[in-house]
Amino acid sequence: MKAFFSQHQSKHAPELELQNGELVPHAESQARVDAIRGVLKDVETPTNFGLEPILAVHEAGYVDFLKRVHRDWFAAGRPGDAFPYVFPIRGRRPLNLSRIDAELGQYAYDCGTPVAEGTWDTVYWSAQSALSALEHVMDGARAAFAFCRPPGHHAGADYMGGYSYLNNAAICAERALAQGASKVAVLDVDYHHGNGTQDIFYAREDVLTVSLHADPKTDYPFYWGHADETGEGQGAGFSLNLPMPRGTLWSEYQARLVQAIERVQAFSPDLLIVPYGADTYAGDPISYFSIETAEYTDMARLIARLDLPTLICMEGGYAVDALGANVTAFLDGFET
Ligand code: SP5
Ligand code: ZN
Repeated sequence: MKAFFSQHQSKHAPELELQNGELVPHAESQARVDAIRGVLKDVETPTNFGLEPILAVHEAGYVDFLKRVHRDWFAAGRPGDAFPYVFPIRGRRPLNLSRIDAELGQYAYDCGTPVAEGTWDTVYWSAQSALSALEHVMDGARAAFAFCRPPGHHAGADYMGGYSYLNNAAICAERALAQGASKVAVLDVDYHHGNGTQDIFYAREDVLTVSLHADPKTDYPFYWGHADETGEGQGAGFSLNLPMPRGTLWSEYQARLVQAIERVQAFSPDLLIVPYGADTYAGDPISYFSIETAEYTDMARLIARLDLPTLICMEGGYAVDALGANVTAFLDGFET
């Protein structure tokens, strides 16, 4: 299967993240890039589609912030990566503050998503990789792999979080609709809930979001992904959340995936987008499902049986030693 990736996507190298009260080396590392890049055989450099498809999803003020915040941080005499540390609690009136810390808090929801010097270039080209893979699928390919990095599914229209800055899957869903698709389904199989994607399309009936993930009662991102979140307004019934307990095995996951697939089938989309995280892997250092490498092929085969044009976007997966094999196993399921 064709993959898309730009060298610019190596520029983002955040040093640290706050995890369980400690500043630790950032999990979304350059070693991940090398592990995945190392197993891809047919890789193309993305086409530059510009800012327009990004701005169709993300608020202009947020995009501008992403572009300049590291420079502003540096200009303010701060060391290292731009980090938020104070956040407006829900219900506060909107304030247009220019103090860098206020801006960072306004546009972030966690302390795991610092903006580094190369972040903008990387997230821009990551989105272009996704758009290029989408174009390949819209041109008739059965499936394509957008090697997005950093991930995207936690980013909302105007916020970053969960190592995500631009929501690649959402940008592609919106783009596909603009190019003539009438319905798009997003089937998110990362370990964590795809909260950004869900938020972006929560009131929409033309994009179905389905997410299989660790129960947010015990796992990040906590405030989204509960089973009773089903959409609102016109979008009521067009969000489906299937949380599962820590320790979930493939045999148990499979039953939920069948349920997810049946919902996608009933929706009858023109395009399927699959945010894929290899962090459901048994050996993942920050996640707690028990899926084995070979089982990713079974997972992908089940999804492939939907027989829809499919765009796969890379999301999480932090067990670097197994990451290449896990990505290969998943992509293989679409070839056979
Ligand atoms: C795209 C993606 O996978 N984002 C994940 C962001 C998760 N960030 C916080 C994870 C906290 C995990 N804490 C477990 C620590 C184990 N020592
Ligand atoms: Zn994840």
